[in-house]
Amino acid sequence: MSSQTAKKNTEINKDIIDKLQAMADLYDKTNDKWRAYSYQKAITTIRRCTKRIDSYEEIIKLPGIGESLAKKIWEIIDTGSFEKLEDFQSSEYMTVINLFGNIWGCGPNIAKHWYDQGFRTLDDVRTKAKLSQNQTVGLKYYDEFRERIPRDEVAEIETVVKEHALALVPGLTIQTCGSYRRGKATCGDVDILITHTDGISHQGLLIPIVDSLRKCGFLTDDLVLSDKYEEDSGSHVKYFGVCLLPGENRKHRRLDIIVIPYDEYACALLYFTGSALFNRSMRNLAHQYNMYLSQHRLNTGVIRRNNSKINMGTPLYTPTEESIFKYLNLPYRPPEERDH
Ligand code: DCP
Ligand code: MG
Ligand code: MN
Repeated sequence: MSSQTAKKNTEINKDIIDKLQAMADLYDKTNDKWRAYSYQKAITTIRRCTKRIDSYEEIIKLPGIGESLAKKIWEIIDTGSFEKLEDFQSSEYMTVINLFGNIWGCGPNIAKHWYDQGFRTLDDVRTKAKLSQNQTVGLKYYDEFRERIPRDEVAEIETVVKEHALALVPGLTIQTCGSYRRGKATCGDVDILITHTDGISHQGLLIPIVDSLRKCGFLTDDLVLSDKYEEDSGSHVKYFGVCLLPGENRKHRRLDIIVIPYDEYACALLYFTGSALFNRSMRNLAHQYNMYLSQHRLNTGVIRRNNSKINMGTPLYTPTEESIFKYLNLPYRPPEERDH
């Protein structure tokens, strides 16, 4: 998992990886989870190859790559193209699923359902579909949400949130995570994590922050306000919404605010920094050590039977991200090197 080799190998077999990734993304969008997963696994395997793959025999020997996928990979190497991907990409079905799937709040199943009802355009959806509150907001800002946010503007948004939060409680720890913390030049949204080192002052803070940001007109629409966390405890509370900086020619931007207790800070920071793919490999690694890694904590001594946890184990002391890497016997990786 050394990032240096990972980078080099991505270059060597880049054309193959790019086409497989495009296919995995399409399977994700159509909720074909099993196929998406086997493509993703193949990508991880190929990324680890230290040389250019140039024979079918090499591919079939790679762990976890079966005959059918091996043939497709060979097609990419041999012909430079991938017919199934091209057909899929240019199909009306995929074009429409993509169009609908890019509406915030519309998952693959709803996209498919709308397609089956005969809807083909955003106008069809706007006029004929039964829309949730989130999908209505998603449609309203369809084009704006598709645009990436320059990092300077993410910093401006962070400044506004900081001002309002710190006016309520001085001394809060406020950290923008996601693609911004990974150093990306542009971001899909703004992910802000808030906590307090005293372990108490974060409590009951989310709603006052949101109210304060709403009152000044910074927040324009709400998507999700949840003070109960889905996973295993109610310790994380979150707000997903839409913000608009003051001034001319501004765009509506997606903003996520998550408020958490300080003892979960390192695990939450790691999780919300991502990437999602990186998180998945960290969780898989934890699994191999009979540990369990979540956005809340890292547990050790977990007992699993048939993939369900029959003993949750005990939480480890994780004061920093570095400590989590250490428990997993990994050299520390800075956020900029966590894309995979
Ligand atoms: N995350 C995850 N699994 C998901 C969704 C999110 O592990 N299914 C974690 C990792 C992400 C972080 O949450 O990095 C923030 O989620 P975003 O969807 O905002 O993703 P990014 O900030 O990484 O990218 P973008 O620039 O598209 O916002
Ligand atoms: Mg983000
Ligand atoms: Mn986000």
